[in-house]
Amino acid sequence: SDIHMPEPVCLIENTQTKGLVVRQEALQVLSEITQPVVVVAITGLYRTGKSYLMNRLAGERKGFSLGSGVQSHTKGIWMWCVPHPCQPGHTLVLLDTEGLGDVEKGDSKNDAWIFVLAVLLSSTLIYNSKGTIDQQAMDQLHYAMKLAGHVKLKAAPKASEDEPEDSEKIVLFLPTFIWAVRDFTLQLELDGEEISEDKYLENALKLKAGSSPETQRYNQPRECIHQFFPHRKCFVFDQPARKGDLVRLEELEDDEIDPDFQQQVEKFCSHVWETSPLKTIPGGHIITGNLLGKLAATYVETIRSGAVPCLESAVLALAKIENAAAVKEAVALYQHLMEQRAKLPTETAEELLELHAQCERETLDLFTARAFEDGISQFREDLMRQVEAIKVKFRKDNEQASRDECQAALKKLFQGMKERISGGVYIASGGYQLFKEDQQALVEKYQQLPGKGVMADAVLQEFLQSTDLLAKFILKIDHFLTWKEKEMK
Ligand SMILES: Nc1nc2c(ncn2[C@@H]2O[C@H](COP(=O)(O)OP(=O)(O)O)[C@@H](O)[C@H]2O)c(=O)[nH]1
Ligand SMILES: [Mg+2]
Repeated sequence: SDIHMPEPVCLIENTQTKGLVVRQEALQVLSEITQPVVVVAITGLYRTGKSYLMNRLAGERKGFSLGSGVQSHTKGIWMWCVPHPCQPGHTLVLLDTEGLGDVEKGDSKNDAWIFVLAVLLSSTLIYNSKGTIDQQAMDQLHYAMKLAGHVKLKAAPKASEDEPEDSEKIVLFLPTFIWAVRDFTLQLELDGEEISEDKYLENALKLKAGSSPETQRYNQPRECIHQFFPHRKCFVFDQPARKGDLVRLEELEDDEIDPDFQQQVEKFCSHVWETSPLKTIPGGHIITGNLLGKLAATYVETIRSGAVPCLESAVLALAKIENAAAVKEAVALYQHLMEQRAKLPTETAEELLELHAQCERETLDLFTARAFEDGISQFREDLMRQVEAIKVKFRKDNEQASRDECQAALKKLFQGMKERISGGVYIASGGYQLFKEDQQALVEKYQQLPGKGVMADAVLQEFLQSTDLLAKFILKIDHFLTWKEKEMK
């Protein structure tokens, strides 16, 4: 069912004293989201209108707090999950970053890690800047990306030279990139000709020829952006209102907001809603809200431990958690199916085995659908071991049920003979013959009874053995009485 989250919560807190911390309340919210997620994150300097734009992406005017609201006092990543406006059955997760000052001069390296986390967790990344796409904005982004550049795909070194560089493959899992330019002050023109926003961005990203230090300094951030974000879009926005109204932007009526800005926001939102991809990770798994939470926790743990986040390790860690959960779920399913379908005692042992095979198949299907490929065989073995143990238990229960059934049946059938024994009916010449006939009749009746199960023969043999002594006794008396009769004649 669709998520209802009245307001954003802090997902990852960034404090001076405790460093990066994942908030449990946020993980709780995510753990309940079983839908696939589209994750849109925004980053950039503070007070550039990021939170306002994210609220618009949520389809709201208020939510993430603007300016100096509560949110801005808690640095880190804030999260708001809303039903996806265009894709039913999907959840749109909006991540707003808070407190990114001038990263390069920032006193905390964690500020840059917040940027890295936004990159790693999102499927669309919005970089927000004010005015124009200038060198300063470019350098800001580059500095954070240099850190992101340390992020690895694989923990182990490359197996061979032919294997593509990490960075080439890692790009497949990096978000699509949107540059949002706010309070855009220029004309979209190049050499006197009108150009598109995307063209404007590409032009700003164009490399200069040559190798002078200045050229290198100019090219470096651009090369970096080219490499990491091959899918790029640009949107420019006018100033949304008159200067004095900007502080109370949330409160403004539609007709007080610049119509061009309105149009630009609508165009931007439509684009993000319609084109932002689902979040995926190596191995092609679809990320649900639940998995996104675990991914965030894994990355933050890695960074806290002083290591550099590694996509493959994160996926492995995730796989471990998920596969263990998949085993547990599958075992419960097997138990449930067997309990529901097995009517003990079954007529034959094969019947139970067939039922087992059928339930095992459904169990494995569930496991395979849920589990991650990474390290799956070990978990599958564990699952099979547990299923086998339950199967053994069912076999034993089946035997016991059959035993109970057969013993009860024999007790009932034996009732008549028991009365004849107490009545001394068999204590006679020819008594043994009578006893044997009664016993034969009992056996025949027993064998016709349905639903005795797998222990029918064994229990009958046990029964016959238990009457063996009695039979011998009756035979002896019979002989004696017959001999006595002859004697009397
Ligand atoms: N000039 C200008 N101000 C904006 C824009 N969008 C929002 N604001 C105002 O700028 C202030 C900071 O906005 P906010 O969204 O909190 O920026 P953030 O710090 O980047 O999240 C608030 O007073 C907003 O009303 C915009 O496009 N241009
Ligand atoms: Mg903000």
